[in-house]
Amino acid sequence: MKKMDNLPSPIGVEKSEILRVLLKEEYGAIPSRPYSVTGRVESVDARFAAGKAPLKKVILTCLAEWGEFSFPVYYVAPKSEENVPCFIHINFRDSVPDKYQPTEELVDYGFATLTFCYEDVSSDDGDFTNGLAGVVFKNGERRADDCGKIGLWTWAAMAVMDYAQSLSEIDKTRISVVGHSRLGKTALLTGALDERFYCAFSNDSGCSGAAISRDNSGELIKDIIRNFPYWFCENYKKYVDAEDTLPFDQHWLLAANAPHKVYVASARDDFWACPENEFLSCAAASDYYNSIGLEGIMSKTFPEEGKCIHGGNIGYHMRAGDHYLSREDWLHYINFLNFKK
Ligand code: GTR
Repeated sequence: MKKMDNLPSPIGVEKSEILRVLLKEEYGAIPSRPYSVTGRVESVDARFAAGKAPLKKVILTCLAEWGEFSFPVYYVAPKSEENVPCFIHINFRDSVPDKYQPTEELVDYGFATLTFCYEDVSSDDGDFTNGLAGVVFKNGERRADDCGKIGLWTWAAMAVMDYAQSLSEIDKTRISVVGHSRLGKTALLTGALDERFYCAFSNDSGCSGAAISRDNSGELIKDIIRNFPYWFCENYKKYVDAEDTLPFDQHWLLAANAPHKVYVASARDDFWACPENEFLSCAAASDYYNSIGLEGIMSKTFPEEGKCIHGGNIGYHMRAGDHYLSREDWLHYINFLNFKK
C-alpha cells in the first residue's frame, strides 16, 4: 500500500476556502443558482414497475439571473410509501430503467429515483454553445476560471435537488446523489457544493474525481486534459505533468462533502481509475472528518475485493470486474445507507 506523506492537508482550512480552491484551479466557477425551479409533468407511465411506482417524465424549468434553462428529469417513487429516501442519479442515458439503474429493484428497497441524462444539460464535448452552456456563456466563450462541463452537470444536479424539495413523497433529509465515472466526478462535486445531500456516491470516478492525483498509476492529469479538456476550467491545464504543484489533491473534494456522508466505489480491474488512489483519498479525507469531530472511514487498510468498509461517514468498496455501475454497486450503496424500511 502506497504512503503519501506529501499531500497538502485540508485540516484547519475553512470549507469555503476548500471549495474556492477546487473551483478556481480545477472545476471552474459554477453558474449562479436558479431562483426558481418548477416541474411540468409531461407524461406518466402508471404501469411502471408492475404498477408499484409510476414513472413520470418532468420538464424542469429553471429561472436564474442569466436567463432560463429547461431539461427533462425522470421521476419514480414507490406508490405505497411516504417519506421515501431518494437517489438523484446523473446518468449517461435518459432510459429508465437502464443498465446503470435497476429502478424497480430500488423501488422494492423503498427508494425513489430522480434521473437525468447529462447530455440533456450540455453535450459531452468542447462545444459551449448548446444547452445550459449556450445560455450562460455568450458566444460559447469561457474565461479561464469559468466551469467546464462537469460544473454544468453539477449545476443541473443541484437544480434537481431544488425540485426534489417540492415532492411530497420524498424525505428531504435522505436524498443522495450518484454518478459513474465522469458523472462520479460530478456527483462528488455536487455533494461538495450542496449540503442538503445525505450522501454523495462516486462510482469509479478516478482521475480528477475520487483518486489522488499524485503518484497515480492510472489516468494522469495530462491524459484527461488531452482527451477531455472541456470537463474542467482552463486553469487546470497548468497541472499537466505537475501534480506535485497542486495546492490540493482529490481528498479535498471528499473533505468538502463533510459534514454529510461520502462514498467511493472502485472496481478491481479498473486500473485507469486507480482503485488504490481512490482508497487513499478516503483515508486522507478521513483525517479531515476526524478534525471536525466526525467519524471518517472505519479502516485505513486497503480492502480485499468484494469487501465493504461501512459504518463511518466515508464508505468504500472494491468489487470485482471493470468500469461500470453495476447492480452490486447499488446494493452496497443501499446497505451503506442502512435505512430501515
Ligand atoms: C475515461 C476517462 C475517465 C472517466 C471515463 C468515463 O475515458 O478518462 O476519467 O471519466 O472516461 O467517464 O467513462
